[in-house]
Amino acid sequence: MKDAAPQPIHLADYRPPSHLVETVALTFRLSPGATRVLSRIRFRANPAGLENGNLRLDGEGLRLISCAIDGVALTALDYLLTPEGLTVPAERLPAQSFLWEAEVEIDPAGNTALEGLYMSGGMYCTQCEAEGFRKITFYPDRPDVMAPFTVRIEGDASVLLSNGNPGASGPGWAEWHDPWPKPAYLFALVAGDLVAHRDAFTTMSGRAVDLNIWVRPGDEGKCAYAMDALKRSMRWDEEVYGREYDLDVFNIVAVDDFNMGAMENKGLNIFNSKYVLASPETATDRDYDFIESIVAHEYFHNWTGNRITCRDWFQLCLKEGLTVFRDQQFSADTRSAAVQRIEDVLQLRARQFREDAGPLAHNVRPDSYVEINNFYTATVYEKGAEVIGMLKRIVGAQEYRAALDEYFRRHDGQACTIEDWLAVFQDVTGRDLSQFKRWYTQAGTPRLTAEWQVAGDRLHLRLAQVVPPTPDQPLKEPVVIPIAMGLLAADGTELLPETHVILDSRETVLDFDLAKMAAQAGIALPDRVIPSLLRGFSAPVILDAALTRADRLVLLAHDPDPFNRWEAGRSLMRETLMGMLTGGARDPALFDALGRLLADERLDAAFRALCLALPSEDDLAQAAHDGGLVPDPTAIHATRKAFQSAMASALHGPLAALYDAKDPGPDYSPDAAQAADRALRNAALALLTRIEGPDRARAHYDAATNMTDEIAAFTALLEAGDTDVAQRFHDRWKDDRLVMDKWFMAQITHAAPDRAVATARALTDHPLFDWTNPNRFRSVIGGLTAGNPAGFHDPSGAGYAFLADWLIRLDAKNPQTAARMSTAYETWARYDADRQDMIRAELDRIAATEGLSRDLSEMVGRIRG
Ligand code: 0A1
Ligand code: ZN
Repeated sequence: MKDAAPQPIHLADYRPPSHLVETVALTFRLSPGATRVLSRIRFRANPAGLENGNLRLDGEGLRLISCAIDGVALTALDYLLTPEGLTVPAERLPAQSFLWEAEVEIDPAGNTALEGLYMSGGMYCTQCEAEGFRKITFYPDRPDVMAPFTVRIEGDASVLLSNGNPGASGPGWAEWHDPWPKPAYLFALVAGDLVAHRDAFTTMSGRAVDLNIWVRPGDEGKCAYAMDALKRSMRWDEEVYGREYDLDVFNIVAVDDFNMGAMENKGLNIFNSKYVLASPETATDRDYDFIESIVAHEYFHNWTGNRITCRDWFQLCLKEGLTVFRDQQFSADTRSAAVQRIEDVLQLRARQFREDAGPLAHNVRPDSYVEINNFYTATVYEKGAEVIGMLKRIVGAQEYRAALDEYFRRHDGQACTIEDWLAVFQDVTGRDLSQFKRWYTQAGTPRLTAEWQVAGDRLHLRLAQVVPPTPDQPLKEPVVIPIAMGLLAADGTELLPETHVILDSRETVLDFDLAKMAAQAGIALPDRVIPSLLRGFSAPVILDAALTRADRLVLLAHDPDPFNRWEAGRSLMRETLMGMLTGGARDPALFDALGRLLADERLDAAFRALCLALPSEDDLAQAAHDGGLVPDPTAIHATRKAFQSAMASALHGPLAALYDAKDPGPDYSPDAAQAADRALRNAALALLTRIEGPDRARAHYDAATNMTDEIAAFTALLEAGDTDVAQRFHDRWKDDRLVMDKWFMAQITHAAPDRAVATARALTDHPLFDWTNPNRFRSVIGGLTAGNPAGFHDPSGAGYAFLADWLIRLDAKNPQTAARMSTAYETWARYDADRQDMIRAELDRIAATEGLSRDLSEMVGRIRG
């Protein structure tokens, strides 16, 4: 029989804890199948506690050996023990303060969910966010309970690590003390035979900090870039936010089995090895980019997340939105700001707009959840970051910095809410942010429409907004939309330099003095004006602007805002592709404009590479749906390929010239300038291979001295139908897990759609397909669902069934990753009735699985609607 459905938890039901923790002392006696955890926790009654006064401790999968209060052993009659935890009734508790002691046994080797204490490649490691600490010992596992921790680890590993500063140690044991009060989700422990890449950093006030990146022996030569990124992040946070590191040591550990990217545990960050290890031969420029931004992200959490944390998990965006915003700022400062912005927006649209448009839409601050692990989403992270970006635009850079200073001053050491955050901004800037707060409490992507008219010497610009209904939120109020804009004349002359307007009503009409602007620009009164709206993507909205193709071509050629230049090209491509899908023709003017842009050496090569990239198949499917069509994934795939071939033919000359000119040579550096040249050259290679055949790609493959070039040639050859290259790549890299993840994924992503499921299925039989490793699982199953949409949506339904089979299988071992991967089904409502029926049947089959996890069952339920 299936268990009753787990009940949702609501923000409105938040109650402060009945007890707070003054100190925690933990002893770990490590053993793979039977680790003992001894805890000594000093509690005191919470004066603000609204609970009933019972001591409520979370605990899951723990074998309780003994427990005591103030040295007096408790018997089973003294407490209530359930599969979720342990409660000691108020009447059995000393009134003010008492010492809780417990000994439990846990099984790290049997922990396949990778939450709590588990083993990866023979080493012990932990993952406690969001609610993993309760799988380690009994504890009030909620972020508003913060305490300093002392930890003693006993085990036969050469390296024994926990949070904070190192204490005494000896053979087989080590002690750690973290003086900064923290919630249990930031606890970490690592034990293994590891080696360190070491460095040091002196903070702005002169504190010497030891920096270590711990890896398995053999990987120590792949840590230099992560270390460099760490030191640059530490300096940047001092310079830009005035934030200094606060311990004597900062440790990073790379583990192979990790559900997410990385984790900001206090003083002991744990990383998916994919986001630490890099050498030119094994990592692409893109991998280097990720390493830089994830190292920065986790480091920045030290202040935005750790020193100031979340009161409850509904406030997740308080730390995540802000920390993503900060890591994006860091990357923008480090690399080209325009390219960074375009890449961030591409991600936002691909993941967050998609989420907002479907059954999983939720607020940046959700109102309820069943399983919090299901809310580490693009909406909380990426839209959460956009909301901070808008706030900064609205109040200005100086007031933003003043507000952040006040936030750190007022709330250091506290567990806070979005109300606390906004109150700081209100107090510092004197602004009323009650309407702005809707960005946190309303789901859905607002649609902004813009129409304009030249009337004599005036321009009237009408702006209007609609926030579409989302699950459980049929009616929406208008939001505050900051719009950065300029105006151009038809010859590209700038009529109005960048200016900022705010739309906070449903509709407004702005009036511009065209005669004055024309006089200032030194041109005759124009009868056509081209607004460049939402520059830099100043708000996370969908803009429907009444721009003609000719207008967009002007913006593509002349917009001083690089984001909108790119955007103009992108929308022209999308329009052309949509036209081709419905039988329309290609427009040679677009290729001419792209050709001019490609040859413009004043433009950043990375920017030009981005301008060459087509909207994704998923993007086109959504565009078709938005346009009232039922997308046909096979036709979209074919049309996109046809467009690429046409583009390659039309631009053959400039592409071949770029291919020859942009070779950065064999001395690899991941810096932005070299990476940009490779991006442009490899984009040219992919296009040229489509029309020239495989020779150039073969030569490129043979000449490659770094993974960026090697994988570019590899995928170009797969697209060209090369049957040998997969074996060659395999034979060279079969012993490198991270490179082999690329091998698995590329073959599926670049398979012809009607072969994709068969390719994926065959690869699941490969001896190196370890499906319990989340990276490998994502490479293969995600390679199909995200990397080959036409294959996943194969009309036979085989892709849907393949995913369901694997989700069911993985769920029994690792619910968190299974649940995340189920989002592949979230777009079902776009498709035809046959596909909808087949997806629904798979969702039903998953839902009916005996013992399905809370994670996956919540996701399947929400996706089905
Ligand atoms: N807080 C981390 C990401 C993270 C979230 C959840 C995890 O397990 C459920 C693990 C890591 C970050 O934002 O980097
Ligand atoms: Zn984060």
